[in-house]
Amino acid sequence: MKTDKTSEFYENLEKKGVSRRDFLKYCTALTASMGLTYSCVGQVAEQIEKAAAGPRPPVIWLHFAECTGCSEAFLRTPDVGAIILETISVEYHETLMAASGYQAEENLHNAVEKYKGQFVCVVEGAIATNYNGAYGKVAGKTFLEIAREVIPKAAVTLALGTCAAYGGVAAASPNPGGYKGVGDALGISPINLPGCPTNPLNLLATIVKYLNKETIELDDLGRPMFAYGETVHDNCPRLKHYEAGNFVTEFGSKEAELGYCLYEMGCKGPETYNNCPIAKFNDATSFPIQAGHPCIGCSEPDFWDTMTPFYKES
Ligand code: FSX
Ligand code: SF4
Ligand code: F3S
Repeated sequence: MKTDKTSEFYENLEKKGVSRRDFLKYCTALTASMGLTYSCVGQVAEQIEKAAAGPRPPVIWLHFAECTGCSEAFLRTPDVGAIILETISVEYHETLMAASGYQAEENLHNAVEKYKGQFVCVVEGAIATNYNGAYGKVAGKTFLEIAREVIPKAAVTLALGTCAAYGGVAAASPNPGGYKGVGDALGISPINLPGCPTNPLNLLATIVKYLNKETIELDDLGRPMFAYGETVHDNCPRLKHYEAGNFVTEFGSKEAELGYCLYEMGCKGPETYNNCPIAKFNDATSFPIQAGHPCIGCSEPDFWDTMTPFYKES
């Protein structure tokens, strides 16, 4: 149903350079990334309209030990970023806000108190746990202190990126700081959206499902099944060159659409659960394997330790 709020949503998107046509294009990509068929595009568009028409949930976005690549991934996909920013209200985000220093600290404190029990906490980055968390601080407070202060007051926590979900690069061996993902560091069960970086479409789909109060089915690693239910290999465009137990590696066949399977170059697609071949990155342009690079397993726990050496068959 079209309401004033819906019109306002489209007007705001237009102002950000996203036409209705663009919006539908992203709905198509989003529908595929949610594992739905093309016939559901209209339904998905309506779900986003509905989510955008409701009260926008306040979001407090924390940064710990990470590279900000996950924020970058959605900000550098401007249209998806615009849609996300039209469905949520970002109250605190260190990369996006103008405030700094004491003012930034005050903003965080005020936002947490004002929206206690209601806000969505998005966390990027791992949390140091050894030596009382001394390996990672913001404004004199350890990541651990900040996380313990803010996260229990959230309505829901999204661990964005492999670092926040499972520790990522900061937790790679020998991990002197005792870095952990948010769940392990705090003993809680956030919704984990791993990936280095996370695909912005998976973030958008999770937000839309949450706003529409849909049940988000998670696997035993806390990942939404709609995005992480199958391996990269299951949907790989090079899979047709994988034949009954043998990875065909001869190059130059006329049939090859994208070239041959990269398994012998170390591809970890068969062990990695993510929807990259369907969702793709950069406005659904490409993903590592399409660009000729083997999957390094970036959305799996401890991938720096378990998936290395990256260029060697496992
Ligand atoms: Fe880690 Fe994300 Fe890799 Fe970077 O938030 S998952 S290093 S892309 O930025 O945390
Ligand atoms: Fe599987 Fe990787 Fe080969 Fe694709 S390139 S078929 S994901 S092993
Ligand atoms: Fe990461 Fe592999 Fe996808 S490296 S981006 S999970 S193809």
